[in-house]
Amino acid sequence: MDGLDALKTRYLAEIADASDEAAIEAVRLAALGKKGEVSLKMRELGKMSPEERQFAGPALNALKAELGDALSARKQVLGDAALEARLASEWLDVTLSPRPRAQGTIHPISQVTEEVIAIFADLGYSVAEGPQIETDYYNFDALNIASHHPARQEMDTFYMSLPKGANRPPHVLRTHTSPVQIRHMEKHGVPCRVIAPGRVYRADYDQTHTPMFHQYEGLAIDKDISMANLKWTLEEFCRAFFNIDNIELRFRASHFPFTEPSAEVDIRCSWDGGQLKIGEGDDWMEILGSGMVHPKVLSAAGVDPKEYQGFAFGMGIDRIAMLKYGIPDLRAFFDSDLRWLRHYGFAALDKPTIHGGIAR
Ligand code: 2U9
Repeated sequence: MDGLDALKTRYLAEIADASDEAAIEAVRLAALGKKGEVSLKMRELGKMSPEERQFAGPALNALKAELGDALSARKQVLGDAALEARLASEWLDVTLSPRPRAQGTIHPISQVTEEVIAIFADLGYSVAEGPQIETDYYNFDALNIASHHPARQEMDTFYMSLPKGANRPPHVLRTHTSPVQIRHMEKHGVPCRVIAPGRVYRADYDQTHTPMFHQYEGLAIDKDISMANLKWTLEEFCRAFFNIDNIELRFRASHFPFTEPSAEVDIRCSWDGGQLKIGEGDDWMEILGSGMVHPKVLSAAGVDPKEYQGFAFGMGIDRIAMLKYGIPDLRAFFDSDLRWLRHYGFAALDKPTIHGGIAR
């Protein structure tokens, strides 16, 4: 058969020149595809005499096999080269140092709030929230704070201005988170165990007071709750929060309109060398207020005080943050000084959990 050598030389050259898999496929189709040159020559075999076919058949088969082998070999070479190129471009230097630490930090007040929530979650308490602008009913009346009480005076409370002609008492910036718990009992009823952390406002500004500060209050109402349960709960909280086993608390009789009896609670501490140590020494430091919820407060929240009773307590979050983390000046909490935030702030992944340990 004529021209097979020329065909072979041409196709072998084209295969050698093919620079990618698409080019290889194009050559294969042109030579060995259904309508390829070699395939068409194969068809001509049928029209030949047996003698002619005796020579042309093996020659065509040999050509087909040789081109097929050359195509596969070239395909393999191009595939290997493509893989090499990919491996060379997709490398990773595992010896590089990790990314630098994120710039932002968690504010100590957020950190301590999360710590408090984690400790009380472990004791079966849920978190309740409510508005920061309150009616004077929820902030005062429902909590048995009489209209002549000093807390209601303009000096201590921020009153919102009243629209002209309004026929109601002005709203206030809540002075404590207690209204949250009144609303909680009204909505969800009792028994209940909740803590209410959040911002509160009082018209006071000096070294130990800021007009906005943070507190959290706890409330546990059920059919058989006593001061003994309150004492255990507060001790348990202090043990977990300060990470000290031998916590000692002292209850001093006090007075709040919303609790009866009421107690201010001190924690045993020492001030040796000007440094505060909690759990040891001969000093006492006040850390919170507490008591059994006043029957009138239960009634105001729609709870029958003959059937239910319980305890409540309140603590300054800013204050316990200062004690735990040795932060000397309350006002620095609200200065937004980046150097202070970097020093006292927490890493974003430092989430407090009971199993991870609350104190550091
Ligand atoms: C309800 C009934 C009673 C919450 C309480 C205190 C005592 C208390 C202060 C601590 C420092 C506020 O942040 S602080 O200035 N709080 O002394 N708080 S009993 O009593 C409640 C709360 C809700 C329904």
